[in-house]
Amino acid sequence: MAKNKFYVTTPIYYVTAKPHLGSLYSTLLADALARWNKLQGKDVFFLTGTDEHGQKIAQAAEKAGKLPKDFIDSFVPDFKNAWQLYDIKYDKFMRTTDQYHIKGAQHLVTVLIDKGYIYKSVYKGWYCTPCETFVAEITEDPTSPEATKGTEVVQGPSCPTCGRDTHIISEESYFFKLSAFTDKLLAFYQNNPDFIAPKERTHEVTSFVESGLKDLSISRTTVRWGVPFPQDPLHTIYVWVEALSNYITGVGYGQPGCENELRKWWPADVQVLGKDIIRFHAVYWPALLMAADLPLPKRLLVHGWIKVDKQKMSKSLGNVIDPIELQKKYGTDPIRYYLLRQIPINQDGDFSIADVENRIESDLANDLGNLLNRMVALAEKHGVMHVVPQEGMTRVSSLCLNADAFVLVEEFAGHMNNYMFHHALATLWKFIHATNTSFHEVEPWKIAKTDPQMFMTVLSDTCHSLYMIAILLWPVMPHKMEELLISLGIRFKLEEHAFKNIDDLCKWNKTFTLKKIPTLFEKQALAKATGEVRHSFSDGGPEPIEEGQSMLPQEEVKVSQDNYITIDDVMKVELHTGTIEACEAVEGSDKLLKMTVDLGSMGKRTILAGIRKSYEPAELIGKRGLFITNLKPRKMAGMESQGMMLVAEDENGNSRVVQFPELVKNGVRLK
Ligand code: ME8
Repeated sequence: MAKNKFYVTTPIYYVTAKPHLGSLYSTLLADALARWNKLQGKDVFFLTGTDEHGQKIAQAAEKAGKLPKDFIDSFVPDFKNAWQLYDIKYDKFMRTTDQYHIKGAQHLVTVLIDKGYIYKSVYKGWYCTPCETFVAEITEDPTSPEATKGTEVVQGPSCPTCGRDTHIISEESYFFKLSAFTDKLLAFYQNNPDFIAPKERTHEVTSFVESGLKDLSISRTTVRWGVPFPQDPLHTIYVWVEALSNYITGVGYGQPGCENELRKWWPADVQVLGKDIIRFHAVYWPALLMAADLPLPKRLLVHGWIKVDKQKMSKSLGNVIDPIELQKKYGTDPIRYYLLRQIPINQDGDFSIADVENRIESDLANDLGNLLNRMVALAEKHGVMHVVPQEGMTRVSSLCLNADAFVLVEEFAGHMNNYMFHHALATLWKFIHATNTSFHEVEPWKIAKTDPQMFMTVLSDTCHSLYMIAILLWPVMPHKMEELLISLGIRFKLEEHAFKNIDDLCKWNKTFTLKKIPTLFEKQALAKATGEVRHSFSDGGPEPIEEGQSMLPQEEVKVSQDNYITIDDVMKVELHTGTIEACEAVEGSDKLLKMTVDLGSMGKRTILAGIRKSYEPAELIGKRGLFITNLKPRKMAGMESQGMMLVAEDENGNSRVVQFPELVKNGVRLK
């Protein structure tokens, strides 16, 4: 039986510069989706590439004193290298200057001409070159005295996408009868409510279409760096129409002999794009396909915008994040994990180095890496290499963990199939916490000699959990998860490990052959990365944790003997876990935020913190932090603060909330 197919695309990126964090993000989402579908046994095709024509490219090349093609050729390897560095396994890299694409794009326009959807007229109006967008038509002559003052052109509307200035163009142009598709598009959105994910974004698209569609200018006479318009080479095809067609030319459209390829892959199952280009993909693209009698993509996955320190990334602000540098400092998989875990796909997200480091330390090194290290080292210490399931041996904790596993796979798959990677990973981490608890609960280092069967059971539970975790996390961190599996004696092969039934992952009947591997996630890398010694955690490794010994990170600070405090001093400070339930800015203060904190059995408290410059109130809601609860209440800006939240400054001087894992309930005192 033929395998189910899955075709995923990314936007094709303008090659006026090297790839940046935003292009990495879109491409990474597509890669994770491609891998997730491969894991489900599907036949996958993943298309990405570069958008190489148009005025924007021509102008950038001219500025650099190069011919457009030479200019583009100098950047394309940067994209390919970046994707390779990030383990992005596309099936085809489309370049719109490739001949097959040029022919395919021309074929599409020819079909539209033949079907009577194209006519010639004159476009007069405002154009945004950075977005290659016709912004607004003007009816009077743009060179007339009303439109100009002497030689100075009147200020046009700013571009609705990027906010930059637009300029007037006035030229003969071919038009596509977009207006004929208003009702068809509206009916399509209504009949296919899942066309746009997340659904919330559908509204802005339908309102735009409802407001009435104008015919679309689809050729330029003044732009020579483009694909010649069929039957009229004085015109070039409008770069967006040509670029959109890449999604079909990439799978054989307009190429004789490639009909089966096209039939196999098109329509795309998911097209990934940023919210900035939703109109092109959700309005123009479906209308062009309808006009050409081609099926429409099944889903558009529209993600939010990544900002840096709450601002748009831009060269002038000097806050552009270079994905290559990031990879050099933190490695491929940690950044893949960070981007998918930290940035909610349905919203804009803020990139911060502090968060990257926090995720690596807390989620990857402590929660996951240490669990593997401890288990393998403990087994080795007691001479266990082969971990075999213990027949007839049950412990409550095993049963609970296995029950959690069933819940996990269902929830995880649900979130992944809804493209909610951040929720999928949060769910998976709950299970990692549960596995940690189940492992430590019986203090296996104590029972290794006295109760070898129980010891083997604990190892077996942990191995099975780690096996599941590694398979489910493979789409996100392929390389590290393959290493983890090697430590369990398994060489990952897609054909073998793709699941027919995801529940099979919860059948805990495997035998594992343990092998020590280098530490999965290096915390030392952080110290090197930031050029300073940060938290250094007790590695946990083979050393058993003695009763009463804290599992909390120990900061490696050199304290002079005069500065020592006694344990009594420490015990004076009452530190509790709590979740911020509500948060708002304090009127009249540019520093203070007022929070309502749920401290579990201790009730709720109002706590003020001077961190307004570092956080929007909404960002703090839901965060679990640490609070000093026996600090004498203090009045600030006329309000009483009933405690203090722990924060630490990052290297840019921003306050970051010290966060606590969900494993421990609210209101638990730290000792
Ligand atoms: O628009 N956050 O190319 P482009 C998240 N060639 N995603 C971002 C981002 C950010 N800060 N910045 C960019 C084009 N992106 C056209 C596309 S498709 C037929 C033609 C991502 O190089 C996001 O996916 O400007 C956005 O849609 C895309 O890069 C724009 O890339």
